[in-house]
Amino acid sequence: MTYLPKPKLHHPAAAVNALGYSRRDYESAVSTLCAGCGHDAISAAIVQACFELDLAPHRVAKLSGIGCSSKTLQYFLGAAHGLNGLHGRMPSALTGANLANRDLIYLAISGDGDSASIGLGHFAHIIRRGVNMTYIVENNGVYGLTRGQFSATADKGSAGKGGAVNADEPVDLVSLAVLLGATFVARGFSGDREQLVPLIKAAFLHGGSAFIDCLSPCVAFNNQAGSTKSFEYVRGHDEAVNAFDLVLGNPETAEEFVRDEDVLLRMRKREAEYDLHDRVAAMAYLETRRAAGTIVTGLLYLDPEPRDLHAHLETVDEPLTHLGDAELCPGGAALAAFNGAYR
Ligand SMILES: Cc1ncc(C[n+]2csc(CCOP(=O)(O)OP(=O)(O)O)c2C)c(N)n1
Ligand code: SF4
Ligand SMILES: [Mg+2]
Repeated sequence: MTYLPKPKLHHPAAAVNALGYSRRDYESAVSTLCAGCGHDAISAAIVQACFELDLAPHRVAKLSGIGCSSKTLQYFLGAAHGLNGLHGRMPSALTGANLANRDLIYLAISGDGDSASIGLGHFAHIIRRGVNMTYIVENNGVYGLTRGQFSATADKGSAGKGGAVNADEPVDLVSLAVLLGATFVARGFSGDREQLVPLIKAAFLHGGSAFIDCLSPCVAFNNQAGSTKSFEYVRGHDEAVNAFDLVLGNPETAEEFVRDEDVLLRMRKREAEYDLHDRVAAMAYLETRRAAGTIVTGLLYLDPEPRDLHAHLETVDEPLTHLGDAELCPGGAALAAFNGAYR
């Protein structure tokens, strides 16, 4: 893939974080996406979140499929591990990598075509297995890279650029993620960075399957009147149920705090009745608001005590990649005893 490198020079007065890195250290090549594409705003939010969390870029493994959204791996965290997989098949590669090395921080980047159309089966299984990761779908309702065909998240009745109206029911990835057992589920909007950055930071710190559906308008093929994924439409129909700041460490626990393992989220509820720990109520609320034409955003479901794939499989604490031959291959006698247990 061709790309334009960014100059390595920093402005001497650029702010640095606790690791001594500036925001530039979390960036990578110059984006070649269309000017104004929502996906670039998500890359910028990822850079900001990693900078604010003092994450060492080489501790992150970023994986994606195929699409304009998946291409964005080139534009942030240049020093991270990275893999552009096959269209819709990234979850299998990420599951394998996570099993082999549980010590890295996993970031999955995908598109609505990648995850809800061709990759729906792969998406379902990585979520239901509880892989510890942050999975972001950059959702524009179309296959941007192949010039704007409706994807499986396109709303029924939404009009395409050429005037065609989508007749199919949409796949709502947020409801699906809650149903399949994701322990952190959120929806954001690339046009609302103030909401998105804390969502990404909290997802990184969550110890289970964290999913963020991020509405991300395609300015080339799905930003016209009649589209339900345009900047104007999303701004006009976005209803945030909450907003929060992240509080690390252990401050006095107050009423408005929500705990996610060792992380405290200082919540500001906007929808008084919304209980983000109640899975069934969350699903009912999402469905009711969707039927009313509202795009619900914010942190929508949180299990504060998540169990991940490694807990389910009872794997050893040490990453498998750190083990030597003796531990990985205990010998013929141990294998015979193991097989014997199944006779
Ligand atoms: C197996 C396979 N089928 C089809 C394609 C063609 N293709 C490339 S990207 C894409 C859709 C991308 O859509 P989405 O995931 O929504 O990403 P966007 O470009 O909208 O960000 C398709 C169908 C492919 N690369 N591989
Ligand atoms: S085609 Fe659409 S999704 Fe792709 S870069 Fe352009 S605006 Fe973004
Ligand atoms: Mg898309």
